[in-house]
Amino acid sequence: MSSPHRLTELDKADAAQRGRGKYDFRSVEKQVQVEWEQAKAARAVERDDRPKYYCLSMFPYPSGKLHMGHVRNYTIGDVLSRYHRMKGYNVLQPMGWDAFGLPAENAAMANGVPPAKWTNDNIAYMRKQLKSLGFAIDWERELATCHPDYYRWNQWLFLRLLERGLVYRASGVVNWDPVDQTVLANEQVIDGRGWRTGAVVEKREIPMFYMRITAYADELLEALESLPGWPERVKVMQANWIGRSEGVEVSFPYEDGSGALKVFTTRADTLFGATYCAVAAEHELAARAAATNPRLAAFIEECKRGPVMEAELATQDKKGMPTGLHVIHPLSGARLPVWVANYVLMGYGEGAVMAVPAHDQRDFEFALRYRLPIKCVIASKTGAYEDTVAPWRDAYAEHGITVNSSPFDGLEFDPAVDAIAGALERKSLGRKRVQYRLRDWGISRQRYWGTPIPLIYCSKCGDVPVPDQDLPVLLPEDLVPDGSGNPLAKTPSFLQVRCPRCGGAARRETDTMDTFVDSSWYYLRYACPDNQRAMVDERVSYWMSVDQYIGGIEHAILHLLYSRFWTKAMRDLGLIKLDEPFVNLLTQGMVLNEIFFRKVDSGRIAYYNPADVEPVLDERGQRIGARLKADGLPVESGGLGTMSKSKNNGIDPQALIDQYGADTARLFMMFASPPEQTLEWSDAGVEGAFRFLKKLWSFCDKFSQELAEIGGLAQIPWPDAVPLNEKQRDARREIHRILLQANRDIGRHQFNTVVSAGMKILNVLDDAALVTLPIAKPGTDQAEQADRSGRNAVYKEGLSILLRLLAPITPHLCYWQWRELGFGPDVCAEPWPAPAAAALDQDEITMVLQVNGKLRGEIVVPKDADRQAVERLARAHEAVQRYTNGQQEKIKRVVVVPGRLVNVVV
Ligand code: ANZ
Ligand code: ZN
Repeated sequence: MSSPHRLTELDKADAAQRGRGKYDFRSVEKQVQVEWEQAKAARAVERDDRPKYYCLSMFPYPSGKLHMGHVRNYTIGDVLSRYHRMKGYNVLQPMGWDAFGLPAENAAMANGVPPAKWTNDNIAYMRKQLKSLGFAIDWERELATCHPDYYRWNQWLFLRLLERGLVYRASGVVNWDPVDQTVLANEQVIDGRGWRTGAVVEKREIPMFYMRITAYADELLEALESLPGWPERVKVMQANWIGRSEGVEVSFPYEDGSGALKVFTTRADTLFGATYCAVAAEHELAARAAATNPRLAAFIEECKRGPVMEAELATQDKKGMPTGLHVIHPLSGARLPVWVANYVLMGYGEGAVMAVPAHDQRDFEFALRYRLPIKCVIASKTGAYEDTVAPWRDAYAEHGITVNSSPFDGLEFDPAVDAIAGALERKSLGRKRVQYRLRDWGISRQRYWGTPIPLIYCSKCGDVPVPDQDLPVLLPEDLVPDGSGNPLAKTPSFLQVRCPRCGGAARRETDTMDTFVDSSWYYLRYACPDNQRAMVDERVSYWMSVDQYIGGIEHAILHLLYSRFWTKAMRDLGLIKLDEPFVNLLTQGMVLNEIFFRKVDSGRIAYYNPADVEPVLDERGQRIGARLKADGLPVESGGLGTMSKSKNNGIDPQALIDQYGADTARLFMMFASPPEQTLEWSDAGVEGAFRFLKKLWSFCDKFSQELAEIGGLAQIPWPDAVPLNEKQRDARREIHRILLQANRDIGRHQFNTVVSAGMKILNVLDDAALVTLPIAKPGTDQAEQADRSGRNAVYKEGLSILLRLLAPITPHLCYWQWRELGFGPDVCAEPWPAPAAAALDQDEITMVLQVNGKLRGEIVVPKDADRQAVERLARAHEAVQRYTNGQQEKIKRVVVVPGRLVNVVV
């Protein structure tokens, strides 16, 4: 990392000069950042005199430059970090780079630059951008997953897991591009074709390494309950992904006695409604039948080329073909045909189903299409369900009472399943079983830019793990992929190696690890990034768990699940003492912007960046359309959408920072909406944020100048020590009330209302009426002096609150003005402001007003008002007037609960 540039005294004086008067955010922010860097202000050190707070934002992929989503994510993290620091926590806010992955290879192919160089250049640029935003990051802990210091521990842990059987090898299916002779990632397959060659992609089975995450399925599911600080919907997504199903495994013996077809069902109560069985195209039974049936073989091929994603499978047309084989129903003895069906997944359950068209929608559609029998075996509990096909439009999928299932008729769901499972078990044709949707995690990638899998293949010794002392297996950094397969496999200096056991010639594994491996434990390494001898050390126990994790909802499933699994696996290896990595999770909302487009020739759509578009206004200034600045011709609006390259509606944060500064960018982000909600980009919002900061700046500046005349802030007492006039007392109370509310809001992450609290406080202070008499001059009388010192006291306290309240959000300005006003050297190290009871002490109280027990409003009454006075005020309230049409005699009774509420009964 680059060494910080040191400020000379002269620089400082010069910058101070420039900081006066106009809000010159450029020099202010730059100087403040240099000071923070020199003071190592964000350095985190393990210490026991304070509670720790580990605030983690998901680390970025170094794609080239920051986008608005990053800026939002990291601003939220920084606000939380700075706020907790002021609350007395020992804060760690680290940053790093998720630096392996496909885009670097694509860029390398496009530009002929090795992925390492491209990645490192991007990191350098993005680091500079992050620094220019003033985030209180401990840069000494920075890590990049493509550095050997980091990925060696991927390799090391891989070997430990391999020893324990938590990593194993099995064959897996990949997308194969027959022209480029290479494996494609899912996102490189577009409509079934290779993204570069356009060739129809084939499925291939190759050996791969898997992590046995399914061994933790139960714990991963159950422990979700120990995470109250996670959004409910993320937990639901995780639970669905794990997909625990209680069901029954049923065997249908083959007619020819050659064994049995196993299926998994969650509806054993419908067993007697099974009218056929269906297997996945990849099922071995399908292959067996296809051997003598070319039409079936062709159909199977077609299925295999079909979609791989489960969601697409669910919506595609249900198609199938009979195998010609039959099975025997395990309890009724009926003979059922076996079909191959495209809606049966190989990867779930047994890759085969018993089909119950009457009670399963997919089977129902399939049976209608191929005219297979439909047999009703569940009646609704009201008994109104008919045993005929004709009126049915859909399967009846509810739980009900068994019918047509002798001797199991008349049973509800649970007893039916128990009885049928028991009968199957006695015949050894079935048993209860829990099934998970979760699959083991395939981590092999046939790619270059990733962590090399530390294995060596020797013709004499077989698979030989790389010995620990030979780690890391270094990834060569100078290769340029050309799209035709993994360059590692063509690099003899990497490929050829001596066998660690026999010393003979051997070959390295050339697959690399899924980049989700890298992100599964980076948060641990931030605690001890410099440890050359161990993956983790006792500093991990100090910092973990992460107190607040912040990132995008797109990582709600895989990244979080893998990280949770990894944590538990490391715990079971005795490396850490930790069950869950992230205590609290905040998923920030997307950043949206308007989409502008034109339909151009042949129906293609061209998108235009909002920066290149201007509104068309009518004579009253209402927007009636938009046009492209370049040609003045209209463009259409597609409404709001997530900022994205494909819609060309992104705004480059760098332009925002250059034009308005980091504090404005941060303030806008925090003010525009609460962190979990979407944020709509708005030029007017940015300008509003900037205007507010200019106003705050000049307010502070003016007061600074006054202070200079009277000998500085120290000359001004705090408000408790001077008499305040009524206006001043009101203003002070108002400020403390706003603070009280802001403190509640920041605890709930409602930073937008914290910003508006800051705006309100400035308005209160800016009220000229705080001094009722003309500004004091030497020789004026005592009353004037007192009036003015009261105002100054309110200013002093008000600004000390305001600058601390906004310090986490707009730290540069607050830091600068705090010192300039003479409060102290570093606002960011000051304690968080607390409302003073004395200031809040009020002469009036607010009571709830009810009419007939329903909330209808509030009334403000003097603190010492008696019952009659409260009743009088309530009767006069406009809501009561409305309910009685102004006729007091309609009021039957008025109940007063002193200090709390009044209920008017009419
Ligand atoms: C018979 C049946 C009757 C079913 C009925 C449902 C309703 P969950 O809850 O998600 O675990 N199934 C089993 N394996 C399958 C596979 N490989 N591909 C597609 N579908 C499969 O779903 C379990 C149900 O999904 C099972 O219960 C099975 O259909 C189907 F009225 O069996 B059921
Ligand atoms: Zn050997």
